[in-house]
Amino acid sequence: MARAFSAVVLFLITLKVSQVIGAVNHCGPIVANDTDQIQFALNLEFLEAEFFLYGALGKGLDSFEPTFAHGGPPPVGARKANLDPLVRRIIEEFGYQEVGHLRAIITTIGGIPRPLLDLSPHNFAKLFDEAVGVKLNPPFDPYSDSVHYLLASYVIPYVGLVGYVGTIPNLSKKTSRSLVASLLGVESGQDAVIRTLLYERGNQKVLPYDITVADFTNKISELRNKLAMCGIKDEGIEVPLFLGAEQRTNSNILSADPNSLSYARTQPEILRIIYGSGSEYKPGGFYPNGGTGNIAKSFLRKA
Ligand SMILES: *[C@@H]1O[C@H](CO)[C@@H](O)[C@H](O)[C@H]1NC(C)=O
Ligand SMILES: CC(=O)N[C@H]1CO[C@H](CO)[C@@H](O)[C@@H]1O
Repeated sequence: MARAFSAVVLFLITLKVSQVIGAVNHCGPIVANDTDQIQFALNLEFLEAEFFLYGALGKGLDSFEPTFAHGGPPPVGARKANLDPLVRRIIEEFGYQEVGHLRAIITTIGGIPRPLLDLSPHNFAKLFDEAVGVKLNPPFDPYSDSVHYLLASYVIPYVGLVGYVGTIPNLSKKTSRSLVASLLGVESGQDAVIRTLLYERGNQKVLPYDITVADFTNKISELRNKLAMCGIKDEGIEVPLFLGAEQRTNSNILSADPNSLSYARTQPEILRIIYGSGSEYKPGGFYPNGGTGNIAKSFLRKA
């Protein structure tokens, strides 16, 4: 009960803060051509490919398709995770799927250099500390076991998914929309699998912390809403009734709006989240030097 109440309060605070800040920030789409918008997505696809391939296999994109990096540096801090056999199989498949996504984009519209990616435990630990609002002791290690890895994975495909939902209506060519719709389909499937695996463990404590799996997802979603500054577009796996499907359930295996439609995010919103800085002009987080491609670089130039 107390937990449900604090969740409601936190959601309301997040909403309030986002509305106030969101008012002065543009949450609407930006002007960019199809090529720039689709190449923007490569930033996220590179991140997912490296995190999943390393997590399952201990090696990354360069071991499979070395040309896809277009001269960009290899990621730092990624490693093989200590996964149970089922989760390992799933993550391995997701890793290969990301290689396919990269190929689809690179061969149809052309690639961009892989940005420098920080996948170190230290970087995840910082993000999780920020999400829960205290310094976790010991620091959160995404690679230590399946639950930690799944929580770390919760951070990633969902952002790609809402980005694709936001991109499709703003693409001018039919071939572009068709490509991104197909990327979206698989991305949302990955997100659903990760969320379901987490939901199964929802009330479990994430050892050694006194925080459940469900609470971690809520905290991460709240952090992303706060960083993006455009209201609630991100919800954990257990929510207060008013955020559940038809306001009839606390389970929230899929994050969606009041009509159970996917939320959409713009490229600046996504940058605010993945940089961990709340600003599309200020790189950090997974992207210490910022993203690549014209859209991300246009903000970095103005920083
Ligand atoms: C898209 O816009 C970029 C500038 O942001 C430009 O360099 C590029 O040539 C454009 N591509 C197409 C296909 O119009
Ligand atoms: C490339 C493209 O179509 N961009 C459009 C995205 O949406 C905004 C607002 O609806 C337009 O101003 C852009 O031209």
